[in-house]
Amino acid sequence: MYFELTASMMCANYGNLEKEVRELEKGGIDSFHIDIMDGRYVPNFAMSLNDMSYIAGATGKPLDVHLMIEHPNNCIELFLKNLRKGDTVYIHPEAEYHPSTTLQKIINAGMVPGIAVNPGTSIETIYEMLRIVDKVLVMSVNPGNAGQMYLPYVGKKIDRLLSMREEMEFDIYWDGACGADKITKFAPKGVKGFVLGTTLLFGKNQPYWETLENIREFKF
Ligand code: S6P
Ligand code: MG
Repeated sequence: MYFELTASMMCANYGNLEKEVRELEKGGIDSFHIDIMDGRYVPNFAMSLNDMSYIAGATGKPLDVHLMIEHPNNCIELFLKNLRKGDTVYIHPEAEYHPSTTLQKIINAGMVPGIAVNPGTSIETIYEMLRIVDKVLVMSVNPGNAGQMYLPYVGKKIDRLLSMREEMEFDIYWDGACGADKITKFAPKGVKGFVLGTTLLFGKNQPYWETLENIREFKF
């Protein structure tokens, strides 16, 4: 079964980021997930512009940029000019006065537009944006940190979003506490990709290629 795997780089070893990128590429990772935080929209500072630019220069694989910042419209050009066409940029709609304006900037720059949906955000409040974006990143933990517990009520929202895909034409991605059980349950239902952090990929006593190979061999 085909599904995309993206590595949450805030969980990587910053002692040797180049090696991390190389090892993940060797394991066949599909893209690099970059969690940008501003300490206001979320109570943390994970990665920033320089980290993103460094990884963009270190790999030919696509970047998956998750902006957890207030009013991204004010500074989105800084990110867009350091990305390649085809990279994905997610914004959080509730962090912006006019999210559709920001999404249009992402589209005009040749990037793939996405929205990240918090556990407590209902589909009704983002409904129109589903027509604009190509990707919906469903947060199954509250944004801000890695290593949190899965919030089970998010599963129902994913099921509803899956049933809306044909009319609205977007793909669904999973972000937060992604374990084997989540992939084996939700990939067959149609979730297209999964962000891998501390739950499955990082901080294990196993090379990335082996972990990624095991995931590709999950039984469905
Ligand atoms: C959270 C962030 C995520 C995490 C990822 C970590 O704010 O958007 O991308 O980095 O969820 O994965 P895990 O398995 O440690 O929860
Ligand atoms: Mg993320």
